[in-house]
Amino acid sequence: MKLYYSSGSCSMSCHITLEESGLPYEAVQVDFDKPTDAALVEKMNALGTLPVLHTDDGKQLDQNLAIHHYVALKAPAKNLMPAPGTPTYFEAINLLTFVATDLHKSVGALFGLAAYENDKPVQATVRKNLLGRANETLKYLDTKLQGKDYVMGSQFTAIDAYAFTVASWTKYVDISLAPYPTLEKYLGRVAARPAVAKVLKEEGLV
Ligand SMILES: N[C@@H](CCC(=O)N[C@@H](CS)C(=O)NCC(=O)O)C(=O)O
Repeated sequence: MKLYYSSGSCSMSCHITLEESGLPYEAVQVDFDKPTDAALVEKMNALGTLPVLHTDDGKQLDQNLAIHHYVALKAPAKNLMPAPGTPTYFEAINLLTFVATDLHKSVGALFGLAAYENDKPVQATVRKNLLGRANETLKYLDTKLQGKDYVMGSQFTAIDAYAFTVASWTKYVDISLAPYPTLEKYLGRVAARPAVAKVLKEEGLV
């Protein structure tokens, strides 16, 4: 398997799930600021986004949710997703979808507002409105984590790789985690996992 990722972006979550899976893979770092790298991504994925995963059987997956699911099912012994069809599996799909849609899109929306609107007061109003939704999703995640080590309980899953990556963006977009102490502790717990620490180092984030 070959994963194309950009440092610290949502594609880092797939890098973490691959590392946690113990499966052989190659990780290729892409720098969107380099025109040749951006062109490579466009050529692979018309949406111009990462992650892109090339599977061993010649297929391409370019959605986080699908990649997490795929890698987890390729390494069943690691329990990165519950067994398909079980009640906990649907609970996991529900949470994975929450991370991919509500959490990712609400926290991610706060990046690069200046690219959409130059006017500072307008930017401030847009940010205020977007912050409301981002905080709702962070609160939801914090609530789901109460009394647990990971979102599904005591078992680390691919959902944690994704939730950790997106919730860690709060430091880049100036969202305080003070109202979410459970989430803050969880981020430290996930970051301390050897596979996660290895990926953070490889991506140049620590
Ligand atoms: N639908 C995709 C979206 C992935 C996505 O938003 N990727 C962002 C990084 S988090 C990206 O590659 N943006 C292009 C850029 O930064 O130029 C998924 O959820 O997998």
